[in-house]
Amino acid sequence: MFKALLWDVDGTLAETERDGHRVAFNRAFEALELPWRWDEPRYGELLRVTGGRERLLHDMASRPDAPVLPDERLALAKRLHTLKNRVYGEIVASGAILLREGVRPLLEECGARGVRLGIVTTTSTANVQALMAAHLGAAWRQRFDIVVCGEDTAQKKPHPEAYQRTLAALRIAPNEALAIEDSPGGATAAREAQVPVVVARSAYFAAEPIDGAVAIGPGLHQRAGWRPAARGAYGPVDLDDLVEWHSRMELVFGG
Ligand code: XBP
Ligand code: MG
Repeated sequence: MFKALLWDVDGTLAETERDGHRVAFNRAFEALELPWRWDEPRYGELLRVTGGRERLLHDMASRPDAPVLPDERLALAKRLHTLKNRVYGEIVASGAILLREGVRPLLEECGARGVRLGIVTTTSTANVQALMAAHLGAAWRQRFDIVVCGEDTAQKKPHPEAYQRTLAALRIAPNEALAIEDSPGGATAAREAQVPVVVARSAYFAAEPIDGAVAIGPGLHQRAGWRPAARGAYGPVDLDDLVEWHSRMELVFGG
């Protein structure tokens, strides 16, 4: 049995992107009186760039009305990102973004059965804090043995650094962990760190090809639709399903 379950945040713990980060980016543009807006399809394209500030810089590169000088561009990206995270914190604190169905029971099962928990994300610490406090309460951090966020690594996912750091902190081998991710970039990060990964697809990556997961399916809320098949046809994915997928290590290609 694996020793630690490592959770991605955006798309995995909660569907934060479309109604959370995206809306908050747009409010930040508005606050600085910029005409820029990211609609849902455009934001889906931009999600290929991990990290909010990096996403802003990538988008500015194709905007004729963005600052020309690199320093000015970076300063604007930083300002927008700070504003965006503030708005995102408010959205999340209002309870508008729920944990994905199936997440909470799995967290509780891990706690009851002594499986350590980790958060491995490229999002900012403040965003993780806001989301987790809103759903698990002010003492949420005590449930997790390790939390690695965007500021903690030099390179964001799909680079494996966040996972490598987590393994070192927990003093476990890659195959003693299991990652849960929703995106191609997240799955690549886990795989490149040799950590077996289960992919619970999210709204923005519902049909995206994702290779090399030990299991891939539509979400933890249901056993139907997973490859390899879960232990039963009904109910949510549970810890024993994960244990079995992890022990089989059957890589699903072209999921
Ligand atoms: C997702 C990301 C993040 C968020 C925005 O990370 O790439 O950049 O979209 O958050 P993960 P920030 O799925 O690994 O949690 O603005 O704080 O970067
Ligand atoms: Mg994700």
